[in-house]
Amino acid sequence: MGVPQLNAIPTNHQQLIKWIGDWAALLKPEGIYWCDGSKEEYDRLTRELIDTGLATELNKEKRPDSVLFRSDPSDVARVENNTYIASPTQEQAGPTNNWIDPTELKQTMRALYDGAMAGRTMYVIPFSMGPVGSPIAKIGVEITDSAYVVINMHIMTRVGTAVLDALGANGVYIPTVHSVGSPLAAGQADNGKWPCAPLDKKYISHFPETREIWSYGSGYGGNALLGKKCLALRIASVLARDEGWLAEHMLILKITSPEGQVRYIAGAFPSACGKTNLAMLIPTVPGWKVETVGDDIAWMKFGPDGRLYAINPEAGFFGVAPGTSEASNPSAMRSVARDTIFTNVALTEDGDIWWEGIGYDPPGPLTDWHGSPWTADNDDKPAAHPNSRFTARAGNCPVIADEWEDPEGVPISAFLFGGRRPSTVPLVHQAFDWNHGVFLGSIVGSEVTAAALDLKAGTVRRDPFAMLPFCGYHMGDYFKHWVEIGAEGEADKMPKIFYVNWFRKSADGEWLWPGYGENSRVLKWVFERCEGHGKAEETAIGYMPPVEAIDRRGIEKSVSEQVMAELLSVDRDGWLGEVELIKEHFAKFGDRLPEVLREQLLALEKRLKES
Ligand code: SAT
Ligand code: MN
Repeated sequence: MGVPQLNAIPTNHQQLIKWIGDWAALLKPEGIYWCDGSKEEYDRLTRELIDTGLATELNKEKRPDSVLFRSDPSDVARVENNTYIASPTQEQAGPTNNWIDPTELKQTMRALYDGAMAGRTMYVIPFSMGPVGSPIAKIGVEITDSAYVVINMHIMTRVGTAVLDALGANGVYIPTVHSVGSPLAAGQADNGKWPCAPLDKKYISHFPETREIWSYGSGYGGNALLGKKCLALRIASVLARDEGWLAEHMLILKITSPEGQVRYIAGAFPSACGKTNLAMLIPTVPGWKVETVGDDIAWMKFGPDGRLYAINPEAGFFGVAPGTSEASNPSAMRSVARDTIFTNVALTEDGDIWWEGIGYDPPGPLTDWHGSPWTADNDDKPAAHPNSRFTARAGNCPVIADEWEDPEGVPISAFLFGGRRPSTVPLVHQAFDWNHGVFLGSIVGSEVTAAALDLKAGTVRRDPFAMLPFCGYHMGDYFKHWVEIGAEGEADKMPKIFYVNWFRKSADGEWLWPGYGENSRVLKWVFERCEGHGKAEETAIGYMPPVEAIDRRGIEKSVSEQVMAELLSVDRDGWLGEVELIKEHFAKFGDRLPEVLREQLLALEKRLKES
């Protein structure tokens, strides 16, 4: 007997209908429901989640149309150790990815999927990454047994009927399958408990050659919202390699000068570098304006004029809550003022949310992310999980750029790379040319602060292009793809490439740069370099602004000329040490490291020794 359809099948794409039927036969849900992406659907599913106790409705006056979820303590973040790039050979996945033979992995997962949706509804989510119909956008279909995933996908992607219309009867889509891995026996219910499988049963699997995504056992974030890291980065990076474009872990911002001139900048930073804050920055330099196009992912293709055009494939922000405040990011605070799904933050007595670093003390006793009572003297354990999140509509962001949904995308003038580097790396330097810029992307990294992850404090954890957990193929080939994109473009039309470091410290451990809105002073120089009039000096590591080229009006006291000189100095010995570290880093990629990058490293070493 077939699985009952809970609503009418809204497509005549026969291959899609067959694919759904085949999976339903294996997953054995109670019924199949095709999502239409409507507000009515969002409201109905949210109401069901509240009524069954999985979600808490927040105070309507304080936080209209918003809900709070608490996940299982074993299911609070992406599980990188359970994330696989299952190409036919391990060499194709490369040294930075987990690999299992795809035949073996599919066999293991099919056994897990057999009956996995018992007692649950199978939702079919047709979604578009990017504005529907954009030449840069891609369509995906996610099967899931989680209504939480459906409502998050409503915010993070474009869901529903318009997508199926764009797909037509024969269109190409990326098939993605998700189950929380918690089948229900007859009469059993979740009773408000977050469903998921134990850690050793979680699999987040990518089959790049067949463009498939299979996820099992987790309901959280990037493990379950398959449009984001799985499709828009891991699978898209493979498509981009094969089709000659770029799928990057980058924010996109629009910057407007006092004269009304506009430039678009994309930037890649490892986690915990304030990427969302930068995307929504409020400039402190008078007359300048920054608006947001995207905060996490950029897809870029050459336009007819030979420039690289970027779209934000997402429609919302899945942002880290702790540390977000009126001071660090007022626009994010506005974005989460309504219509927001919160996960694992704390709850106040009057039905609002709270988290560490929100900028004010808890207004009273809280319910923590476990659902337990919490008072301020419990401060050895946080009330909100450190990776607690908000899912907010991009359209609710007060500084979202008008053109953020332009199907043609926006032309990129500059790429920024950066990491947390208390020493060695200056506030900003510019690559001499494209290949030097690719080199800078390939050495992105952050210094580990605590003795985490088996690494000594002070060690640099490399995260090339901030893509380490997100590149769907061999990272050496990914570097080569970047070199090839540069060779394809005309030099004067390609984005200029910059390396920034907001996290430089003095010898006695004080931050040298105030960061946040003051970063606009560096963006201003980047803008001026793109316009062709920003002053720069040639140094051993790249072009750098002389001290007076960074606008310090208003912060002359906190950032004295002397501090500025330190921020903009070339630490020759530090960089010579860095060269040795980069040699170790590059060695991992063996003979798949493009020769161009080896040459860049040697040239840097030579320039440093001669300087
Ligand atoms: O959980 S997500 O992968 O969507 C967010 C993140 O970890 O960067
Ligand atoms: Mn990210």
